[in-house]
Amino acid sequence: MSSQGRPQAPYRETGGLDGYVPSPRALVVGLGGAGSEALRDLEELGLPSTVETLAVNTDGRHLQSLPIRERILLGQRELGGRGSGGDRSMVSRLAADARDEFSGRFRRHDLTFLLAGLGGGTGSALLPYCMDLSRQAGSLPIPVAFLPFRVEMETNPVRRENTLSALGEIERQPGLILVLANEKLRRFENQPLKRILEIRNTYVHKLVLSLVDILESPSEINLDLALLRRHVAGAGISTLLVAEGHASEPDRLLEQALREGFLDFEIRSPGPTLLHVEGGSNLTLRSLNRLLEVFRAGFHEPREFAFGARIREERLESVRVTAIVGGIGPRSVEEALGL
Ligand SMILES: Nc1nc2c(ncn2[C@@H]2O[C@H](COP(=O)(O)OP(=O)(O)OP(=O)(O)O)[C@@H](O)[C@H]2O)c(=O)[nH]1
Ligand SMILES: [Mg+2]
Repeated sequence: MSSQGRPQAPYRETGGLDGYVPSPRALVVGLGGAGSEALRDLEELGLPSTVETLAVNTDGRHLQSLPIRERILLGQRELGGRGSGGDRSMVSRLAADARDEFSGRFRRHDLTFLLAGLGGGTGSALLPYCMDLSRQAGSLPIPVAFLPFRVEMETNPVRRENTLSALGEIERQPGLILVLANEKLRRFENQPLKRILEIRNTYVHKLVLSLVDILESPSEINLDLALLRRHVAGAGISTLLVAEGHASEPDRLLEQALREGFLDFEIRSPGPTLLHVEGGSNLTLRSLNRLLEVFRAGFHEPREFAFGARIREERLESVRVTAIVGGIGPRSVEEALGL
């Protein structure tokens, strides 16, 4: 393959390590009803064979209805498999009893995505708890929290309290965090609810896949798990943004990355940022440089700015940009939900 017009790696790795370096292993966990349903959608959309899945709930019937092989029913004796009915502290106690079972599973993976809808008892209790356990087990936790619709927050004090407590605990554990506000899905409000949740889950699928893909397949200019871990350790709260489009339109890509996320975060000040660009065989160094400049400016010129790049021949003119943006400030829930 010609290297003309292709970004050159600044270094070459030496040694024939191929085959000895295992790919990072990822686990995607659905917690509670909403988290498990999101997990089911992700599986239906397709996950690489290297990614394992696990659903956890206090609701046995819901768990049974899912085509997920690995499942944990929490508190069968105490709750009779009927869900927690919003009782977050009860679920926290049950989770503490199941600590070893969780830790054993997290330990086998390098990354653990944790999906949950906040507001109920199960997901709201398990999300911060599993983040902590996963980190202790040596697996990088990536919580994906869905905020309830505004009307739920306004009319249901238990949901509100569960959401606020869980978010507080999540944000006290800095790292890579994804918060998706359901309220932002209102722009699709003429579509059926099920379809709207699928739109959101398709976006989550894209985020999970792009991160796993970056870490699993070597790039021309590499961005690997070690770099990600180092970034996460020093960047406060980070979030993940993805955009896909034409290589010659970096401004549109930036705008898409910032808008498309139903993310409840603002980039307030420049923080350490990792950027990965996957382009096609026609990606020129000029386009790559331009992309990097536009994204750097869009993220307020962070001093620490590392990037990786990969060529996938079949992409031709299209690129996918994945950004892990650090130093971001969580917006208040009220702001995110427009309360
Ligand atoms: N069912 C469902 N709820 C969602 C979804 N996305 C967000 N939610 C919200 O998730 C919140 C929590 O609901 P559940 O997941 O059913 O609650 P749970 O974690 O199972 O907790 P308990 O049922 O109280 O034990 C609610 O406020 C929903 O609005 C989704 O895709 N499906
Ligand atoms: Mg439930």
